[in-house]
Amino acid sequence: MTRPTRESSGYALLGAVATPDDLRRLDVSALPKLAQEMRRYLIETLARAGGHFSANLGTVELTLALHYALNTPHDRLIWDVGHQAYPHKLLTGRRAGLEGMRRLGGLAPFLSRDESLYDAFGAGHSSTSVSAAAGMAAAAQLKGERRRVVAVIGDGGLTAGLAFEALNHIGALGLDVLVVCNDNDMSISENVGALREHAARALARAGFEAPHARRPAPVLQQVERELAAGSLFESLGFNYHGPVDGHDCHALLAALDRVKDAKGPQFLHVITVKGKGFEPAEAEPIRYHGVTGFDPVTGTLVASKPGPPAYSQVFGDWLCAAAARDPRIVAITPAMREGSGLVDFARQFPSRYFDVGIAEQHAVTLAAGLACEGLRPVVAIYSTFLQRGYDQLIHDVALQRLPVLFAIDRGGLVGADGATHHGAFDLSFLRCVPELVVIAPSDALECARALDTALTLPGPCAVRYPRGASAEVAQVEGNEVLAPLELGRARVLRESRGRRQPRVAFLVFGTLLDRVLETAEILDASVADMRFVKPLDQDVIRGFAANHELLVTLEDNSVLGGAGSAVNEWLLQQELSVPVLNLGLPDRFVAHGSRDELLAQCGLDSPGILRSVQKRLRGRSLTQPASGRSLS
Ligand SMILES: Cc1ncc(C[n+]2csc(CCOP(=O)(O)OP(=O)(O)O)c2C)c(N)n1
Repeated sequence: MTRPTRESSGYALLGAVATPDDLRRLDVSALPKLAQEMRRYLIETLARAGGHFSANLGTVELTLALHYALNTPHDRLIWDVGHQAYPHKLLTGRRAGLEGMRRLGGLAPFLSRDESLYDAFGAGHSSTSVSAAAGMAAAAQLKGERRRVVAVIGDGGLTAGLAFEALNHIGALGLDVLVVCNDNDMSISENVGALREHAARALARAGFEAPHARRPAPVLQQVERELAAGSLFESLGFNYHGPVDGHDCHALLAALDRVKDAKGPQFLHVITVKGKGFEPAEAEPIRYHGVTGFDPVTGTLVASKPGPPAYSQVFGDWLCAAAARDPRIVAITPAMREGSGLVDFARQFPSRYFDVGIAEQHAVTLAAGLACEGLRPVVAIYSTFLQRGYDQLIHDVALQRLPVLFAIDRGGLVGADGATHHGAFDLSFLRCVPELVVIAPSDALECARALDTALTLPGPCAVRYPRGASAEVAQVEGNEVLAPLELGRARVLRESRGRRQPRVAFLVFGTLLDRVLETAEILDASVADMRFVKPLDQDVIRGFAANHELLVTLEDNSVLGGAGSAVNEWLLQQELSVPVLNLGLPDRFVAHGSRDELLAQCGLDSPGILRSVQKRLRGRSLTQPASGRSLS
């Protein structure tokens, strides 16, 4: 279901383009006008609806030119990430759905093969496009099919090892793949890395201060020679073409005509401006990377509602205070300075701050190296992106018992960014790693205590917290150091008074605690904030098992293999027989919507939790408490 648009008039060309075939029937002279309409449509719609913004203003002409020059969907057009693919959605029959995108039941936030034939490859995580293109080009070769395969990747996306693995392979096989690099000199924040420096220097030698500047053609040729001569891409077996002005439809079409049927690996370097055509976004592309809404005339962003600070802010404040006390603390981000709450740290401790680019594997092993030398590295990372650094976490950090702190943001459902971004699996994939302590704090204050605790440990520790704000708790003052948590100790917040039979106990891992307290009153249930997923508080579990008829575990993580599973395993090992209800995320990919809507959909809001418990109490004969009884 998509919401109806409140589209203003003046979209004569865009209104007539329902598919890329319609686009290809237009005269080439109409494209700049169509680009204008698309840009205006994006501004009007996203001002109301929010979403990824500045990257999309930068890809309008490039998208037009690609669909115009290629025969999509027969030719495979693979966008990296997909946060810049809104213009592509506009041209592929999804214009009316843009307003409801990212909302429950609306269009997908990124790219989805289920949504459109034109989405050749699903995405959301960065730097996959070149590998996918390699696979599609190799398949075409094997099947004897004639089709073009084009990957569009940003200069930020190109900082990932994955992209280079693919370039290296394509070059070796000599596959017919066109890689279009959408170079706006930005990732979410400023792009980083030696390659970026190289491009900037080459452009500067040719007389330009920034790649954003518009250049006349002869100078572009000079830059092309500079960048091509001995360039990395040439040495990887690609023909380098460019740079091309990515806002000039005619220049783009001319370049695409030259390269689209060329044999072997081709690399087309396109220079774009993030935020193009909307002055506030051009001036501040970082602030306008993702927006919740803004004034389409002035650009004034919708102010966020007052309330408790977001967990990322709680973490960032904690980190600055901890770093001021302890010079061994260094922080690492894989290209997520803003989202991970590291802006202040980067400003206050520039020499102790490492933005490694979109390079999660490197981020984790870099931390391991720093820890070997006596520093206390903090890897600030989204749960879903840590998936990329899993072997490094096991092999480089945990196996060597190195004291790296993983500050894992976006644990659990994240809301509008959807299935690619939900941190649904971290508790499952972390708790099986030896030597690793795993803490899932239940509120902001507990989170700060958990982080303090991590610094007292001799080995690695993961502290995971969700997107958004904590429930209201007393604020931590400035540099105040909180008492660290006792390792593996839960806190019992409520004990059943035995008013209702059978007796129920909640074992809660993480921030869903606030959704349980009311339910616990209704059920007269006991409640423990478990805090530690590993090591578990065995005393609390044993005690609850002894005098309750049902244990309910609750977590904002996949129920498969998660914290509840840890409780089940332990009970079995102890041969304690007590009915357990495991509540958590289902064994399916959860789509997008608001976090509250999705939690309700998964039965993890207060009414849902109550319903599940009542159903279980009705449906099953519950055994006596497990005190001293074994399974045999
Ligand atoms: C593996 C992974 N890490 C981080 C992100 C978050 N992310 C989304 S877009 C983006 C910037 C990508 O930069 P670039 O490809 O140059 O695109 P631009 O926004 O500059 O157009 C990042 C870091 C992601 N989607 N995937």
